[in-house]
Amino acid sequence: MNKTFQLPKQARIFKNWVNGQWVDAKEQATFSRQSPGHQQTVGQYPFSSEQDTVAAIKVARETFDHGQWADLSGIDRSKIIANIAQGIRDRADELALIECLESGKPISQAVDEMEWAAGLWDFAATMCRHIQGGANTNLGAEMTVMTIKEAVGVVGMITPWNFPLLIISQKLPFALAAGCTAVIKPSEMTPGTTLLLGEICQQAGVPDGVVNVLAGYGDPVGTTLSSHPDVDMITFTGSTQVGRMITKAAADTLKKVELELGGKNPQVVFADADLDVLVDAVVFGIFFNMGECCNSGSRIIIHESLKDAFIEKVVAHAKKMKFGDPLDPSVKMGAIINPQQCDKIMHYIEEGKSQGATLALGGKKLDTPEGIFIEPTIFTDVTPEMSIAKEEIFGPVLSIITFKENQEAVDIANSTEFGLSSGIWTKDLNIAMTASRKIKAGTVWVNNWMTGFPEVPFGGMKQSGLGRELGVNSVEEYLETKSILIKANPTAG
Ligand code: TXE
Repeated sequence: MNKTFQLPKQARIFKNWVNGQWVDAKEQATFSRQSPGHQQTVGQYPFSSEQDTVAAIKVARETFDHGQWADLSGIDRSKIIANIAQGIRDRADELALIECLESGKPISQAVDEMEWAAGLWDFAATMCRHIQGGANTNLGAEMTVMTIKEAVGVVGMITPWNFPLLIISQKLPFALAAGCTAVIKPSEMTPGTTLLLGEICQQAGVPDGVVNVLAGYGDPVGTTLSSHPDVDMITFTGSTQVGRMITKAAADTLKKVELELGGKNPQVVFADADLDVLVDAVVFGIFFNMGECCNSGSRIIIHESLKDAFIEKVVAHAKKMKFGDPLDPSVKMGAIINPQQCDKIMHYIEEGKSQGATLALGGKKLDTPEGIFIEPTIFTDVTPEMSIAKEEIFGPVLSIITFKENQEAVDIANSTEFGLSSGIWTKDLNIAMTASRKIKAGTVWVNNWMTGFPEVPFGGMKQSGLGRELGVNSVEEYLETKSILIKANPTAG
């Protein structure tokens, strides 16, 4: 990356985006965010209350019920959504800097994330024109049935801190393509880019009231969205624990719930795999975004014959990872999101050691005046029962487990409560196909890791989620099907 980015001299003041305007929270309450990589206040945001949330829901409800958005033609919505993609590209540097400062991620990764996000809007723009129902004339000469597709209504969107603009771009464009309106609550740690997205949507032609964004905490903003009767659907990305809470809160009003949750993703390395090919993907897979990634490849399940050679290569490769100031364009690992997450990661590292795993690299926290960093960490001699093999750490910690028989590898891969993503490394098509079919995960990468396309559905099995994002059916999540039965020549009696 050639560009350079500077730490701003002052914190940026953000407001909520409601009904096409910047608004304060009730009584001008605010909270602020320290950059985890610089220990400097980088943003001040409205501290939204339950009343602020109810007011935004009312706007989204009124706009859905009486506004024009869902009635526009697919062509018109498509043009506006394509404009939003351009709006993100036009402000990509500004957005990337905000994400880097709020989250601590390396600036080069934040810049790439803006382009991925814009690509999702490009894709959603193409979907608008394919929404259509069907007709059935096979039910007797006088009966014609139409099945039509209608927008679900008001969608509450609750998002996490690890990829703020990318994750909202896995939801909002598809909901807008369907004709829905939205109230969005980004993570309290990284609200900046999602708030600005509201303004980008307006500038692209989205009518006021369709997109509303509130900064604030899970309780009360997320809880109010989840339980409010005027919200028809909730889509959430975050922890499995909060996903369960949202599902329970949504039950009383029987909303549709779509969840993208955690993972403890296995990469199975069979005996014939080419280590030189996979080592890059393994290092990227675990240390990208400091391991704060639902798709991080945190478990390597490797045939015992390859273990020693693999450890040597992966440790050598990981040692070259530059970590430090997130604004340094050559840095590959930035700061950990907050002290609580850092404590959680360090707790797992200590448990790994005490449960008998061998530390092959890293394991230390570096508390610098600038921020909190954790070294790229690799454990070997991990067994499937250890907590570092079963639980989502959400940090730069790789666990290496060995197997003897291929079936054993699949059993270990399936031995956690999660089922988000998985990987298989082999040159043997039979092994690849057999294992791909047996592993319980929403995604299986064969001889690659974390490759993504808007065209490919994404989501989890087991405790990793409900529903799918992206893919050619992604708009379906935000549509209802209505059957209209029309009788010709009705007669009395
Ligand atoms: O996530 P939370 P946190 C995992 C990861 C991490 C752990 C905790 O293991 O260590 O979760 O991170 C909002 N009702 N992932 O605490 O709490 C909250 O304000 C409604 C996996 O940040 O799940 C934020 O906007 N909403 C992950 C969002 O939920 C509530 C990404 C996510 O916060 C709420 C992030 C409530 N009761 C963390 N409580 C992934 N799968 O990508 C909180 N929120």
